[in-house]
Amino acid sequence: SIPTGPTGPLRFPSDFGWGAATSAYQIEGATKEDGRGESVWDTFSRVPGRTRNGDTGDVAADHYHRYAEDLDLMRDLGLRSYRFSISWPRIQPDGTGAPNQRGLDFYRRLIDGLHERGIEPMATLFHWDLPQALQDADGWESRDTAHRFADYADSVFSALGDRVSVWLTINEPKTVVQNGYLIGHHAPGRQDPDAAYLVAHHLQLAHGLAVRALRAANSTSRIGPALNLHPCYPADDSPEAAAAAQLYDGYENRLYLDSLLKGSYPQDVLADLGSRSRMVRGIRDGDLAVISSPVDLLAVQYYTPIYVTADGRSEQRWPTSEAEWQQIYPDGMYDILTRVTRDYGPIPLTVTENGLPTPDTLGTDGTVDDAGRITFLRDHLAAAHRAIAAGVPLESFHVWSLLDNFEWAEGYDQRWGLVYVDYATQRRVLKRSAHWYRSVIAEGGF
Ligand code: PNW
Repeated sequence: SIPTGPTGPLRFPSDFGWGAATSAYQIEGATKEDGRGESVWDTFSRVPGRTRNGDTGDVAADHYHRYAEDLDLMRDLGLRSYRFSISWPRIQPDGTGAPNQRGLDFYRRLIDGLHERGIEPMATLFHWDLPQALQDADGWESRDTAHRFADYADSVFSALGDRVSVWLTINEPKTVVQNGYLIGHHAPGRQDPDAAYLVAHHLQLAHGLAVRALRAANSTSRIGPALNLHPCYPADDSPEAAAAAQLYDGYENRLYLDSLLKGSYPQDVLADLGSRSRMVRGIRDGDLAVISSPVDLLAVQYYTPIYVTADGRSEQRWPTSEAEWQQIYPDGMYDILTRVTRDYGPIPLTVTENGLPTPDTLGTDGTVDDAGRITFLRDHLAAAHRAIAAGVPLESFHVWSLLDNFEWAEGYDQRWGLVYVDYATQRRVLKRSAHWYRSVIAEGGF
């Protein structure tokens, strides 16, 4: 049993999967090497004004060349699990056809290096870097892209399947929908609500088709979706705020959770979208059965709560981090984990992202003092521990991120890593939080 209580030390299960996470475009660089094709983020980041300082992922943290050094860092931290993503345009430069062997070889070297160091690989198939050739053919607005994704997944499973114990299909479909197609500050930079929810459906379909591809390959690996979930709270006690928070929750959480785990889209969201919406017209017989193909685990990413006003806007309640969308509220971690278990049954859970950006600088003594990250992680881990004590089957926890990296539209200005990257030299420096996390892992708690 797990000791709890406000004063005692927090001890996690001895087999708890202490981890850290990254994604391909954010760390790899080497965008023109070994036959890699272009992705939507290569295109988008080159459009003037789209990213801060015009930053791109061309070099990033140069992980493609420095992966061996980064593997040693992971071993030094004592990581048990490392979550990374596979770059679709490295495997299929044009988004279809025979896999590019040199692309597969990179991930084989990385995965072998993890095994050699006793670290479990957790691989995401799609972390937003859609091959540009598929975007040119309407991208996720086209149902065919879901089938292209299943083909890509199938190639990756045949080449690497036996070496990866956990596969995650699509990272945060909601962020593609909201940032890519509603707000437009992520690739492909659209502002088209009617397209956005059709994209949501095709991303869900792509997930389900990839799950079926893994099952058809008779794999012993596990697979699941990776969702960023937001607890949605009414901003006041009025019935109007309660109703608005309920619908907001539909768009943020149930649209994805219900289709995956209950085999139906939430009625309130479908009614709100309307029968003439492209999404509702795009749902075909049998799609929900594909989307709800049984999964082995659910990956949850938690960053922030949302407080919803009576007129359906979001309001700030807690201090934000350097990311203006992030309010720091550790209890939200407990609320979202217990809610998923209560509403969707005891499916194994992993936290695949949690973290914040801090204003880190390399001190003259060569250290990086990110005290804010230690407080943040300590409080969120304590909330996760309470959820475990309340019966949530949480297996592992991955800090976003292992390394400072290309934070999409924010470029390199926001530093999310446990490890500082000095981009001028590509030197890695463990931040104070990395030293702290290493001792948490070694002691199984804090
Ligand atoms: C995630 N929100 O995106 C992504 O998976 C990472 O690639 C990214 O670097 C990280 O979080 C930090 O931003 C998110 O609005 C985007 O709540 C938006 C939100 C959450 C996560």
